[in-house]
Amino acid sequence: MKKLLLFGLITISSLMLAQIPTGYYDGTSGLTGAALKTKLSQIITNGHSDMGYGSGTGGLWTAYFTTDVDNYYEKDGTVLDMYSENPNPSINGAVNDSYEYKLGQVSAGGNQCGNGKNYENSCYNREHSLPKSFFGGINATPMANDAHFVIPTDYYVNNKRGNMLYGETNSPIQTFTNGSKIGISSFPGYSGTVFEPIDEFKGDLARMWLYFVTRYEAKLVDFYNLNISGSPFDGSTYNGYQQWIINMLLKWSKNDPVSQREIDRNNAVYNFQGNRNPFIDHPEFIEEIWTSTLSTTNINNLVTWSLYPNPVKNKVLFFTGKELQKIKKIEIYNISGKLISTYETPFFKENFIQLNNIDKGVYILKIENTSQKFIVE
Ligand SMILES: [Ca+2]
Ligand SMILES: [Ca+2]
Ligand SMILES: [Ca+2]
Repeated sequence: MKKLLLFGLITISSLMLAQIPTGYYDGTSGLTGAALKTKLSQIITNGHSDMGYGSGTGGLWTAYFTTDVDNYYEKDGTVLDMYSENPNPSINGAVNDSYEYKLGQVSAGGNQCGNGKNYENSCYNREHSLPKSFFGGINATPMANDAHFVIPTDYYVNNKRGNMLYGETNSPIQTFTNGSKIGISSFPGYSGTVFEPIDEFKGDLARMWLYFVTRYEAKLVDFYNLNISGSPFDGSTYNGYQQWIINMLLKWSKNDPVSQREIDRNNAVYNFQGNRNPFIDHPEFIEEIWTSTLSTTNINNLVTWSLYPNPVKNKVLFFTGKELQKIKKIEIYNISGKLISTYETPFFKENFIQLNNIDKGVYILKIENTSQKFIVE
């Protein structure tokens, strides 16, 4: 009986650790847009302890023993490396990955780097899925040490990726063993060289990136002002990233929904550093923030458009783009996410809209699932 009771207690406590703490998201109901994002930023900043980067042991090296273990594919307790894991079912139990890494230092029988080699399968290291150069480098804490987006990956693939943005490419220059690739971006809005992860992990990485611009919302303008070539940020606190990146992250997140692996990872990181990724707990927050106003989203069928001048002069806002006449509706929101005005079929005859009764300030203009910040002077 005593044993049973003890077993029961252990089961209950591990269940509690594996769930969203009661009240964690209190204060978010009814919020959308920037207001929701800012509230989440407060929630996930509170309780976040910087556990350090680690040197040999400690910090992120320690986190990975609970956050990134393969209990899902080979289920062999090796490192779950998103740059080398091949999720296709193995035949007759045969390992289908080109290689696997054991957790821990070499001296303890693990495959932690160390000095990596110029090919895959030499060791795993720590990859800032959002490259650290864009937020100030390895000494910029707590970002550099944040297990929510700093992940264990193959040294060589990590090195080849460098500080490329994640993206999609139709013309790979290099393809790695699990199908991750490097090439010129084919995603509308960007033409630089990108790193495309495999479909299995696109949603995981998208939710990590969305976590970043939420947790570090208060620092985004500073990151933008670092003026790093290729920076993903747009200088706004609300959107965080350039619009093409938001479009892509929303698409990835939708096409690769939250998996058990991500739920477990979120719980493990929470136990490690004390804060959560809200977009794993509540994936609906993503659209409530970045496309809060839309009844339907059609991420794969974007109308391309841009507005000018910005800041707006004389309350007239001009547009350029492909097939503008197909745009059915424009909505303008203030920075708190409140709808200010709506224009139906605005470009039936003209390529501009007249802004009436609008105060000076920053606004967000939305067309379908795309948006652009603009300033009225
Ligand atoms: Ca594996
Ligand atoms: Ca595998
Ligand atoms: Ca996934």
